[in-house]
Amino acid sequence: MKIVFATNNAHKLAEVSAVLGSEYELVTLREVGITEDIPETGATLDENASIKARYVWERTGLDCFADDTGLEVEALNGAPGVRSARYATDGHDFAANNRKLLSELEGKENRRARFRTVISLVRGGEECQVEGVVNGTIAHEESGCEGFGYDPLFIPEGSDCTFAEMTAEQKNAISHRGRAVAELVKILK
Ligand code: ITT
Repeated sequence: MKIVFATNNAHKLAEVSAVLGSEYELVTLREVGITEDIPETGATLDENASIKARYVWERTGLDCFADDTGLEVEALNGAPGVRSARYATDGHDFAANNRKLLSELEGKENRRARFRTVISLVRGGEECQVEGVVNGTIAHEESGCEGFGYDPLFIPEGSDCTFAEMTAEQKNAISHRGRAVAELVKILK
């Protein structure tokens, strides 16, 4: 089955295609001629996931899904949340975001956090959403070089290493995105 995945993030594309397997052929934004950044103007992950998926549907008429993900840190009242990509700067500067997160948490005892992924699926113009969550804590320093974004700082519950110290398979088995995609598969089937 062919379906468009509305993302410009190559890491997400790799993770999602590994979970979906060969039954699904993921079509990229570039392949459907969308080269501009889709404006993420929503106030919530749900809104942004919906904006991205609908943008593609409205321009191409093709079935499509989009993922919006945020890291929600308890001691920071849920920040960076919907602003996770642009926490420290206007761009997707992972290193600067991680430095800012460590500095905001300096001296704070509560380091609990969660990753939340919302996926919007638009099929035949009808939309639905699924969600995946993983709880964990923010480490005191970065470890590991797998994954992307906040992975070097995020230790999922029940583990003693960060997502960036895991293989892609280990991360996918327990991650926010892995869980959301598992829900997506139930709907697609
Ligand atoms: P698209 O909108 O093109 O899909 P994006 O990178 O802008 O890509 P999001 O807005 O969903 O995606 O993600 C916000 C940020 O959250 C992202 O730039 C990363 O810094 C971080 N992030 C998302 N998923 C993550 C993951 O699995 N592990 C670590 N950090 C992640």
